[in-house]
Amino acid sequence: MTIDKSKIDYSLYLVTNNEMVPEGLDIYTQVEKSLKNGVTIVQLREKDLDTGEFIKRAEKIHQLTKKYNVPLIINDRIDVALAIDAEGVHVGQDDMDPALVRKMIGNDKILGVSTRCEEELMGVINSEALIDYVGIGTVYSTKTKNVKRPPLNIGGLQNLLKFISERKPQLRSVIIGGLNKTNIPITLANCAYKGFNTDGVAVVSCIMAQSDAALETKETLIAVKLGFGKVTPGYRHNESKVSMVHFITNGVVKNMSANVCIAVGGSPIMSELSEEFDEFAKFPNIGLVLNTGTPTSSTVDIYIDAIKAYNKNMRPIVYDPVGCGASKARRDIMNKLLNVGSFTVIKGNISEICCVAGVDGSSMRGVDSTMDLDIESSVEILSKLARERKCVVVMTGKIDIIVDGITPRETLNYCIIKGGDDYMSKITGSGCSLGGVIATLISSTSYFNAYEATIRAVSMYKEAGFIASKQSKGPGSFNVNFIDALYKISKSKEFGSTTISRY
Ligand code: 3NM
Ligand code: MG
Repeated sequence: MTIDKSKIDYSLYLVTNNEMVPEGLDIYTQVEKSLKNGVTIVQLREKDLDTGEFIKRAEKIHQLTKKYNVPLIINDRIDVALAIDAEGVHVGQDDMDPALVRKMIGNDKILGVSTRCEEELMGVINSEALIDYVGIGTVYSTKTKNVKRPPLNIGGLQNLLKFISERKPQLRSVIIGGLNKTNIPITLANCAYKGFNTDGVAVVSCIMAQSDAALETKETLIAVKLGFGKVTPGYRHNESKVSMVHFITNGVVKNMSANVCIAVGGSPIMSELSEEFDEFAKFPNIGLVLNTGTPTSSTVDIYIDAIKAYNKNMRPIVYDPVGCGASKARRDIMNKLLNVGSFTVIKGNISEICCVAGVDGSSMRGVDSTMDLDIESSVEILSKLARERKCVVVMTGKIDIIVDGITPRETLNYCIIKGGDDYMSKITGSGCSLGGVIATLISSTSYFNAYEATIRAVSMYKEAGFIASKQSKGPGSFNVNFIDALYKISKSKEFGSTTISRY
C-alpha cells in the first residue's frame, strides 16, 4: 500500500490489545468493526507473541487495514513491520533508537515515538531521524498499560502540545491514555481553546474491550469530531467557586429570576451592556441565561454579542427562546442566534422547542404552549435538536423531558420528570426563572455533567413547587412560599415527591 505521508489521518488511532477482547470475539473481528466504522490508523501492539505468530497475525491484520485503505503501524518490531511491508513502526523510549529504525525502514515509512515529558520531546525534536509523529501520554490514568508516572491531565498535556508548537510545529502528534468518548471532546476542546492542537486520539480499551466495537467506534469518532469542531459547545469551570449567573432576560421575570438564583446559591448579574460581556465571561464559574422573551430592535445585537463572548470564553449558555414562534420577526431572531454560536442547554415548552427544532406545525398563541404531543414524538424532536446542537434540551410542561445531546450516543439518553404543582403555571416567571436555576447548577460543574446538573435543577424546581403548594392559599402566597421552599431544599440530595425516569 503506497501512502502519502502528508495526508495521513491520525484522528482516531486504534492501538490493538488481544488480551482485552471480550469472550466470543477475536482481535480480527474487533479490528475490522473498528475499520468499518471510522478508525483512521491502526497500530498492532503485541507483547507476548513469538515472531512467527506475530508475523501471521500482522499479515491478517494488514489484509484488513488495506481493505479499508488505512495505514498499519507495528509496535516495536521492525523485523515484523518489514516482513509484512507495514506502513510504519512505533517505538517507545526503551526500544530501538529512532535514528536506527529510520535507517532500517527507509524514508517512506511512518515512524512514531512515545513521549511523556519535555525531555523526551526534546529528544524527538533533536533527533537526526525523520520522526513523523509522537504519541503523548499518559493523558489520564488507565488500566491498559502499567505506567509509572502520574497522568499528565489537561494541564500537562497542554504544556507538551505547547512545547511542540513552539519548537517543531510540523511534528504530528496523537494523545493517548484513558481517553474515551466521554472525555475526548472536552480534552481536545481544552487544548484547541489554548491554540495547542493535536492530530488525533489513540485508544485501546474503549474499542478493543467493547462487546459492540462497531457502535463504540462510531461514538468515539463522533466524540473526536466534536472535540475538533470549530464551534465548541464545551465549557470550563472551576470546582471551588460559587456560580454567577448573567441574565439577559425579559423585564417581566427579572426580579423573580434573581431571587430564585440566589435561593439556590447562585449570584445573579443583570446586564445588557455588550461592552462588559467579555469581562464577565472571564469570571470563574459564570453562566449566561439568554431569555429572548421581550426582544426590541436593539436587543438582537446584544444577544449576539453575549453568545459570542460566552462561546469565546468557553462558558455555558442556557438559551430560553420564549415565544420564538409567535411572529416572523421572532423566528428570524431565533435563526440568527442559532447561527451565531452554540448553547449548552436549550429550554422551552413544546411549541418553542418545535420551532427551534424546525419542526412543522408548531403554532403559537402568545407565549403559551398550545400543542399536544405524545412522549415518543416529543423525545424524537428533542433528540433531533439535541444532536444537531450538541446540547441538553429541556422541554417543560405537565411533565418535563430532558435529552442529553452532549454525550455522543447512537440513541441519546433522556429522562422524564414528573411532579410540581398547577400553581406553578399561575404565577409569572416560573418557567423563565428555571433557566437561572439550570445556569446556576451547570456553571459549577463540568461540561460533561451538564445533563445531570440540568436534571437536578429541574427536579429541585418541581419539588419546591410541590412543597410550596401545600403551604399556600393562592398564587400570591405560593410565589413567596416557592422561593422559601427552593432555598430550603437546594442542598437536599433527594426530592421525595418528584419522580425521575431515565431512558
Ligand atoms: N501507551 P487506553 S498509555 C499503549 O502513555 C499505551 O504511552 C500509553 O490505553 C502511553 O486507551 C497506553 O485503554 C494505553 O487507556 C492506553
Ligand atoms: Mg515499546
